[in-house]
Amino acid sequence: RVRAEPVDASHCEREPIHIPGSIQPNAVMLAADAETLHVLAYSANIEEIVDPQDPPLAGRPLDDVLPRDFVEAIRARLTAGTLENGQSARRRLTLAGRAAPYYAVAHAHAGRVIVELELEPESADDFPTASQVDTELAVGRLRAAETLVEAARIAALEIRALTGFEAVLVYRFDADWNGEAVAEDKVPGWSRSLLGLRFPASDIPAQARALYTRAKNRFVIDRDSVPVGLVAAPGAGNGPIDLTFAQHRTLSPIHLEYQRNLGVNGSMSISIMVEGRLWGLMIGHHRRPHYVTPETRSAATVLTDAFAMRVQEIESRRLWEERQAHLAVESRLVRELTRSDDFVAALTAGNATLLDLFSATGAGIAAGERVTLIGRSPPADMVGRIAAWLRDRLPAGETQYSSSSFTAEYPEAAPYREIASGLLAAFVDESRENLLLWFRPEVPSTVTWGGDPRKPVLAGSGPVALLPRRSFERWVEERTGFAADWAEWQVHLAGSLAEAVEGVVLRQRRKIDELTS
Ligand code: BLA
Repeated sequence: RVRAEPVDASHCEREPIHIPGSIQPNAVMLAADAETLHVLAYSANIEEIVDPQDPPLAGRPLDDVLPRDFVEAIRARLTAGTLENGQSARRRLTLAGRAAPYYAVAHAHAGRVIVELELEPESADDFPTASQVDTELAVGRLRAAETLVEAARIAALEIRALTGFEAVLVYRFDADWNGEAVAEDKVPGWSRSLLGLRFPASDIPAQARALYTRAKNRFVIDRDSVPVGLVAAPGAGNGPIDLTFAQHRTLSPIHLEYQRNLGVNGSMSISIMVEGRLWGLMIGHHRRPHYVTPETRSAATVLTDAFAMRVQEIESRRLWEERQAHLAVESRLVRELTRSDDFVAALTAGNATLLDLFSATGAGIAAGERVTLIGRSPPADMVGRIAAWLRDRLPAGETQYSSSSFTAEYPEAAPYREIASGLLAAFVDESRENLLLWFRPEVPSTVTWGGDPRKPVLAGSGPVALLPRRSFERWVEERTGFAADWAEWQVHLAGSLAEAVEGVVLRQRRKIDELTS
């Protein structure tokens, strides 16, 4: 059945998940032209809301099916421009000849108005017990959290209590879009734990991350339910319906297979947005199908946003404090520079030195052939060779270099991996004579992946050509030769310090010229 051959994970990025052509079966969908509000397409289960003997729906105005005042509300929101980009009109309504109330959500996207009508399931089996969570209290607890991990723990706990999932995970992306479960709250009866595990970027491919950056949340009631196809009225320009913002979009079959391998049936993911970037996902897992009411879904989204804001506060405060401390060091260094005739001494021997910056453990200056070092750095001859390598390697016009795995790029320095896996360097002048360097030690680490990250995708046979890996067994990677990452602002600050040095060096040269002329 399955050839267990790893294939290139970039295939995953090509699945057009915004136009699956189907929805989950607990809703009925209507798509209308956003100009005329005439029906262009509908889901194949339309007979749940219209009778078979009614005239065909295609081409008819939306208010033939939906209450007139709701259609008026849609029209007003369209005119006001408040029905797009994740905004929607919602209401509970009854339809002609149907007893049960529907929960209706309408939004506009890509030239269409999409209306989803959701019938709440009768079975209370997996209904969250009318939520015991006071969202105001929960937000208060989040705002009081002092650290990121604490805030994540609170968020997982509160959102699980709210939604009734058996497990809720806070999943955080790293700079390369790999991710890690940084908090987990789950029922005691589920022994599986994903806490602390890493997952490769291809588990949530680029087009999915782009979609999640725009559309806030996804809920799957039943992984194994049969999707309901969309039926489009024939006609020019009536291409596939873009379901980017649809609540009931069916998720990628490859991802559903992944969920099966994880032992998950009902699921949720809510985007955690920090400073406009997809920071992570609030993930819900249930071993059986799981339904969450529309009100609870939006409460979970609000709580996730509250968590995102707290993350933003905690991260920006930390960054601010760190930067303030660095700016203070920088101005002391600049003061010493201006007082001194010897810029090397000013930066390496005073009260404040290069070592007070960037949590480096070694630092130095290569001024032509003369190398001066402080802290734990490779020996002077090696640093001289590193400087020569950088003079060759950096493209014209670039004056800075930073890497957290520098010895992989310059293997000659590999013997000094333990003290110099990280290198930040800035040339003082365009002639590249003088160079400031900072070293960071290797951070020996083991990374525990949820499955072998080198083989995230398998080749399938039959209709599904790609399959996610089947094993989520812990897979331990020993990482060697990596230091902590240099932040962008640190690279900038190194550059501005180098510029300040350049001014001093020029002044000293002029002085020497005056004395000698
Ligand atoms: C989507 N993959 C996802 C989503 C998650 C993950 C959370 C979001 C969908 C949702 O709302 O459920 C992955 N789930 C995880 C991870 C954990 C978890 C890492 O619980 C760990 C805690 N996925 C693969 C491979 C492919 C792939 C090999 O592993 C492609 C060949 C594809 N994943 C894939 C696609 C989507 C996805 C296409 C988008 C699903 C959609 O929104 O339609």
